[in-house]
Amino acid sequence: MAKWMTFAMTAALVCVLSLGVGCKPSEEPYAEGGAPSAEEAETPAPATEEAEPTEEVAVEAKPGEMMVFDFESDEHARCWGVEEELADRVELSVSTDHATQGKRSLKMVLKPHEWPGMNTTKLPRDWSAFKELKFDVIADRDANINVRIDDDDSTSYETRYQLGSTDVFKGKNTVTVFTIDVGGRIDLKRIKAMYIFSGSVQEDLTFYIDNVRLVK
Ligand SMILES: [Ca+2]
Repeated sequence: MAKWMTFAMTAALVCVLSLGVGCKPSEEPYAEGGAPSAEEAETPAPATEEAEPTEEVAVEAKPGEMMVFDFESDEHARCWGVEEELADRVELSVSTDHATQGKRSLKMVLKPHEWPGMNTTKLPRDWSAFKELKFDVIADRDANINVRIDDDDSTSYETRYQLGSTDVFKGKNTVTVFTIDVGGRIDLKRIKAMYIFSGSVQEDLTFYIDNVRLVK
């Protein structure tokens, strides 16, 4: 990897510790990588193969919780990426609609695809002190949501954690991932990437995501 690329990627990982997490925009605001297609379900996603190590990017939100993404700044959306093959299937933007914390949320519009979604490597690295990862989802119709979490050694379905297809309903939902389940599959102290996606999307689907937090 060229030195300038290493520098640029390192710079992109430096996050602002003001109101929650923030990622400085990089030359490529959305990293490659995303939800796996059925064809590549047994192989690692391209983005996570070469992803830089994650950094501690979150700040304490309220007692017992660590805010990971509150999307109160545009930069929070830039912490998330869309796999290249999903570039025309997924639209990400910060929205002032349907915030469940603060005034803004991340709007994710999914076009028909088998596994459309988004991913990030800008995560707290060590989740071992927490019992749950939680986030709020406002859906514009009944649908399903999936959460995939990788550690440094994740190279296949067997070596990563996945919260399989989970029902979400029109309106507000809170998705909970128990770290005891994650820790049963991967190393909670070496978290590398997270993916949020939906399966078998047949018509446009919009999720507003907010208040992504780790809870003790
Ligand atoms: Ca918010």
